[in-house]
Amino acid sequence: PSTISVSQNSPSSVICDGDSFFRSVLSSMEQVYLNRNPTAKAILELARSTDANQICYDHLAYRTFGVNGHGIESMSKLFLDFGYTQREELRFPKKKLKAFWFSPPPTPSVSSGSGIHGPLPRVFISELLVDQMTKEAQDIIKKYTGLSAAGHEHSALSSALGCLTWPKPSHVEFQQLARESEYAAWTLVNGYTLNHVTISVHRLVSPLNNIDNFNQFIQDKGFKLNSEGGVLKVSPDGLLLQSSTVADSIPFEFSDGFREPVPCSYIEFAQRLVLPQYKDLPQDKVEEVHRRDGFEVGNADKIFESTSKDQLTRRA
Ligand code: OOG
Ligand code: NI
Repeated sequence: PSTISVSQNSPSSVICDGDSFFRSVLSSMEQVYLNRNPTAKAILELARSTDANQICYDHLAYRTFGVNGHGIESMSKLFLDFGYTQREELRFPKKKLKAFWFSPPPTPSVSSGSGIHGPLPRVFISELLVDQMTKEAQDIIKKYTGLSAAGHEHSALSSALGCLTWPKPSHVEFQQLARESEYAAWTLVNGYTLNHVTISVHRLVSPLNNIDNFNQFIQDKGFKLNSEGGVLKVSPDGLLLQSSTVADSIPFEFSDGFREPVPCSYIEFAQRLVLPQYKDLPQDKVEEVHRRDGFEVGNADKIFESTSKDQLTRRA
């Protein structure tokens, strides 16, 4: 036949195709993350083995350099193009960071897949406020973002392939940045790779759908949690509860041939409690929209420390 036929029982086939492409991109990013981070992989397998085979992701997170188009907007483009909405800004003056979070488009039907193939996660993207750094730090960051040329136009590709858009730095440059900002040093060697995925704890099966039980379970298995400000991070309204592991390290060869492990990624856990106005809803009627949404500066500030030297070298 000479006409293009559109599947009759699927009027939204075009949207579905876009959706499956988008999820393939996320899935490649996730694969890079799982291959590099044995702790995240082991914890996801553990959670899966004790659960009804469905793990929902609460959010995905990325770090960027806020300079010459390499910041938040370089990574948010993919998500905005596929239906996400930009939400509130968060500021971290002491860390010289800012962030935005993005909410996913409404999922067409109840998604029964797991992880990236389940309900679409929120996204948290932060950037270093590069112009607030010292001249020395700015010189290093601008050197590498400059060498990446149009790399920031292809941040999603870089994340999905797991390669930097700029050359590897020297060990001296890495250390110089780390002294001023561990976030900056992390971003220089990890680029746009997934910083973490977050397991939606309240969507697990009892008793692990309670974050205290979940944290205990993970620690009993020998995993170290980020203890900055206490293991459990609680928002002022008491409705957003978060915890995270300490990042794994990965061998890295600097441009001068020097080899040293550098921090890579971690995994986070979040429990969102039911909003006060929905407290009388029967348990089986509670959906994600009835729960505390968004992020919290006070929690996030401590979760950033999951890749810090203090946490990495701390004894369990
Ligand atoms: C992000 C830390 C903040 C959250 O959920 O509040 C965060 C990062 O480490 O880049 O993930
Ligand atoms: Ni997070």
